[in-house]
Amino acid sequence: MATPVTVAVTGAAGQIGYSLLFRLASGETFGPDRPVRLKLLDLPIPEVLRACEGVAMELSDCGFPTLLDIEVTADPNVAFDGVNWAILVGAKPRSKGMERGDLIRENGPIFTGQGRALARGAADVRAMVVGNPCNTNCLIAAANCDGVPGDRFSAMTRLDQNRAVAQLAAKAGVTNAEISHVTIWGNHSATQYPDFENARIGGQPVSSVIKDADWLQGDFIKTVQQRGAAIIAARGKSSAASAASSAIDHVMSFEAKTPAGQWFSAAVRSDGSYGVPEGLYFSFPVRSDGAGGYEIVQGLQMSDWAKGKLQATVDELISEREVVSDLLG
Ligand code: NAX
Repeated sequence: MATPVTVAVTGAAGQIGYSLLFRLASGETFGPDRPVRLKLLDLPIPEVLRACEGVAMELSDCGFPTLLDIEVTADPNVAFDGVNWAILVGAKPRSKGMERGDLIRENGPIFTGQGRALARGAADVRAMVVGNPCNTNCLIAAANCDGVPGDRFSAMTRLDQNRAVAQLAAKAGVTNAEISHVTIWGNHSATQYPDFENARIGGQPVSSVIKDADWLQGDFIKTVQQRGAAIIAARGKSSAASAASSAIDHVMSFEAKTPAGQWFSAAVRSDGSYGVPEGLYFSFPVRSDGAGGYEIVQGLQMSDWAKGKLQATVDELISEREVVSDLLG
């Protein structure tokens, strides 16, 4: 058996947690030979922790050969002690009438505290943020995590990538497997830019298969940008199983070496690539070396129209950073 991997999941009593934890434990994510230790963190509220205990009981009842142990806690210092992956899902949901700026201010302090706890407890950690607004929460956590390099943090835009893949496949009348090289640029929000100009269908440029430019520049982008709201309208609750599935994709993509010529989308610390201000957590095309490192894929071409889309999401992230400037250490 390989060295165990210790994984903390925050918001473990929530709906994403309920879909995520079982797939982390089962051997699917880290492989059938890698034992997994799970740490479940949620708020110090008795009924919430009781719900976490219930999830832990169910995890135990699955009898996964890979699952070594499960710890339930409300203390981030306990949750993040010795952790290799910290999956930061827990956050307050946006309530009726709340502006995006209010949500950022509400949730920001969660990530200052968790960033500090990660700095204390984690020697070799990779942290991913799912809780919204995930790019800026990631920026806050990284800024408060002394001693852990910023490139160990990322935020999830994989659900947006997967949504874009499904939309292109449906429009082209092909399977999802035919779609490749889809990039989500920028913020996990309605300003994100799902890039079809560099994507391929069966290895061909998208525009040579889908000739409907109005759809590509219009409904395609809008559908991906607003899919979260459409799910809430249909289901009465926000996306959870698809978000958890995409979180697993995100972790697995960073754990593995990305096949030659491919990439995946994740919000990582900008190094100035594509003119994106350094330090923003921005979704880029990313390639992992499978040994803890990654690179931002360089040289993708963009039309002037696409550059305008990129700038809009850059601008939004800059304004989010201003809203939380006092939380950045
Ligand atoms: P739920 O409300 O079902 O669960 C959230 C859980 O987080 C609750 O159990 C709550 O007690 C806990 N929590 C709150 N503050 C905490 C803290 N300080 N420490 C630990 N736990 C805390 O929400 P769920 O549907 O699971 O969604 C969780 C987050 O994911 C939300 O912020 C949501 O907006 C975000 N999403 C992000 C997505 C992405 O693509 N990046 C997509 C799905 C989802 O919308």
